[in-house]
Amino acid sequence: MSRNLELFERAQQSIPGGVNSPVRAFRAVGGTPRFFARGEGAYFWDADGKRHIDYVGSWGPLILGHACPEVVEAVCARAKDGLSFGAPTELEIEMAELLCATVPNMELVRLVSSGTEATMSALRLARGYTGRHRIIKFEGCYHGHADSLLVKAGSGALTLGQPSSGGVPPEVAGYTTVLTYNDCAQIEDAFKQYDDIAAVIVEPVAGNMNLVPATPEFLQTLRRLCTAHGAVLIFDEVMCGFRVHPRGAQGLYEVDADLVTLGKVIGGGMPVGAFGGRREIMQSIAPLGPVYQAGTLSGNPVAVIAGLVTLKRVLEPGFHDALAATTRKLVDGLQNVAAKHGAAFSAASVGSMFGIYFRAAPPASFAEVMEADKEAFNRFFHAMLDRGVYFAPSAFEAGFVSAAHGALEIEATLAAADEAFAA
Ligand code: KE4
Repeated sequence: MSRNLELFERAQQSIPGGVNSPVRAFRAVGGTPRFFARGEGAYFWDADGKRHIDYVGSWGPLILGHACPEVVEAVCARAKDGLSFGAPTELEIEMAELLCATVPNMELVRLVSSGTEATMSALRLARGYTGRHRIIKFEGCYHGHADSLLVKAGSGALTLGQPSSGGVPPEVAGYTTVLTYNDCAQIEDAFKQYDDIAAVIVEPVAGNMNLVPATPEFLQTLRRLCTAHGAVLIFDEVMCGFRVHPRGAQGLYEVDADLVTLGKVIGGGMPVGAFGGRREIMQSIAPLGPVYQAGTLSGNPVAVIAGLVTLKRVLEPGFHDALAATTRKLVDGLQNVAAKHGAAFSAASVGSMFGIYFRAAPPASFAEVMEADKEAFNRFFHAMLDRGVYFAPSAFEAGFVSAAHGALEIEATLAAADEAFAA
């Protein structure tokens, strides 16, 4: 029996579903989740010692690849001086200054330990700052698992077919209005209908219903309406930040957000999230203002050093363009191989995020994502997994390329895809 199956059966005795995050359970694609023992660069090895090329990268953080030597060395060295102090450190100032210098409109920023904490805090801040309660989100977008955001969410919630979670009181969910992504008319109507909108939160490049970039006019409309009505526009860049443009989605679209949430890449594989933006809004956060937010390990030096070393590499001149070019090679190659086999398949990329779709053209909306052939994706997923290529185990997730993926890995992936489509 495969060690993966052995471990999965054992894990289920003590962990719900055998996993610490639902999307890892392979429920959408079927089969046994792979338990990983070691990673290096673009590769990681499962419990059977089988090597895979990794296009998940821990769902985005590993933009430098697995076990990047400079990150690991920095973490080990820092750990020797203590793991956490529960008191301010100079490193946190360095990280905050780097984020404020890089992310447009980020005048003040608070570090937390996950993307969920970042978006949950940003929402509470927007509500406290405006004195209003309603938030607007978009179907298929996932912003972590805070109660107000688990309404028609994407990612694991969509993968498991339960986009609205149990356990969220109707009184709470009732303050969340869910609209259609990339639909300008609906958001116009919503601002006519509601006068209690505290915030609009959006993935400016959606990656949790698979990859679906916002249209420029959609983000421009959100900006115009939030400005006109005094609502806070929150760009949730936990996933797309530092992957779609050196200055994130605000840089890519040239649309200003009032608050930005970050995660994943800024921790480089260690637990770091952040929320920040205009000083006038951020000054409502404790201890300056009435909106409480806190965290035992927020900004701890071991996590921050991993993020700092990662970001310094990511922000080097040419890094973004080189990684975007590698990602385009993968996407173009997959489309060519699929076309050769006459498969109804398309792929797209924005920076180092990519999407693969079993439909003739990349989707521009949640409805179009849902038209894709999920069964075909599942067959492709397993055919590639058998050939040592690991895509996200869900048709509703974006994929990620790291700086450790080179021509060798792309060619090996395309060769595997050629066989997979033939099969
Ligand atoms: P975390 O709490 O998982 O660190 O971040 C939540 C989050 C917030 N915002 C966006 C745009 C996100 O993509 C995420 C987390 N993304 C998923 C992947 N689709 C995490 C993977 C998982 O849930 O295991």
